[in-house]
Amino acid sequence: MVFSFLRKKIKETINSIKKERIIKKVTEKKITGKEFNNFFNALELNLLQANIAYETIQAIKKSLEKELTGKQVSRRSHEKVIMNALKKALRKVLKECNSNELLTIIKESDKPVSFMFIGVNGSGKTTSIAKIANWLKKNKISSVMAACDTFRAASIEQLEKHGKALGIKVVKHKYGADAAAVAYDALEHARARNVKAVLIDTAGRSHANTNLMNELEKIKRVIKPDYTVFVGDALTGNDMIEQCRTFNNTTPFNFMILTKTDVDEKGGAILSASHTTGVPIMFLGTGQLHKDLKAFNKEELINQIIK
Ligand SMILES: Nc1nc2c(ncn2[C@@H]2O[C@H](COP(=O)(O)OP(=O)(O)OP(=O)(O)O)[C@@H](O)[C@H]2O)c(=O)[nH]1
Ligand SMILES: [Mg+2]
Repeated sequence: MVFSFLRKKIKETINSIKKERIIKKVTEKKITGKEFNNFFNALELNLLQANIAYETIQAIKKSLEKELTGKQVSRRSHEKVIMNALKKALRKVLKECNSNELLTIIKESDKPVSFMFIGVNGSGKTTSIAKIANWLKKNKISSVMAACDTFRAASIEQLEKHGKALGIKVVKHKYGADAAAVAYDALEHARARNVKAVLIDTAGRSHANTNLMNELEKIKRVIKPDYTVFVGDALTGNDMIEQCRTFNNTTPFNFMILTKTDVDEKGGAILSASHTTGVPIMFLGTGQLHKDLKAFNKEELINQIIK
């Protein structure tokens, strides 16, 4: 369950300060800088264990410090005060974008809107494309999928299997074909048949492989997609933050889909991804089925972590 680890750790930290002298002897007092530091040191360790990136933790600290130091708390109110300050800090680090607005943009566009999906091997790009195609279909928007991963064995068949299950056309060439040429054909197909969205799959690649990253940049330059979408595996924690940074430097993306949140109990990558890149999250992948795509809702997520 997403965030069960972080939720437990935050609860533990807050419970531990109940035992502290700070509210034991007096009914009401101001939180001093020293008391804040003691509290935050305990929290910091738990945030690190939850895979939250160091710079995101520092941003949370800054916000909390401003809110809490010098704040008047009572034995009864301190827990609520800290919870509210934490919620405020998380609101600052998380960035969401509205999927309904995207639907309107696609519906109102007089030409096909194209999306290029990028990410490391196995992050969930192909599955997420199928989920997006399904979401568009449910919203009465037609789409076509472009099999631009012409590199990995069985990648074209994988996308075709999704296409067949969803009743959505897949534009493909042979293995080894130029990815940009496949995307170009898919765009042509969409223009000719008035299809509203073009979903472009790409081969997974390591962010540490400069050649493959440069190749991706080249593909993007030729295709000129309307939107570039980073698909990140939340389970990879801090490594995903490195992936986000490198991909965003080479091929800047417009929004993110974070997958496998159904099996990620730590949640650190979700909290750090938009803060470290400044790019919003639009969807969370919540399972392996086509329906397992959830519009990202910042407030809902924060209420899940801090109860
Ligand atoms: N539990 C869970 N599994 C997911 C999710 N998204 C994708 N997967 C699984 O992750 C595995 C990899 O997914 P793919 O869609 O093939 O990933 P990819 O990024 O296209 O992989 P490459 O093309 O090899 O780079 C598959 O077994 C998917 O079913 C998710 O949100 N939750
Ligand atoms: Mg794939």
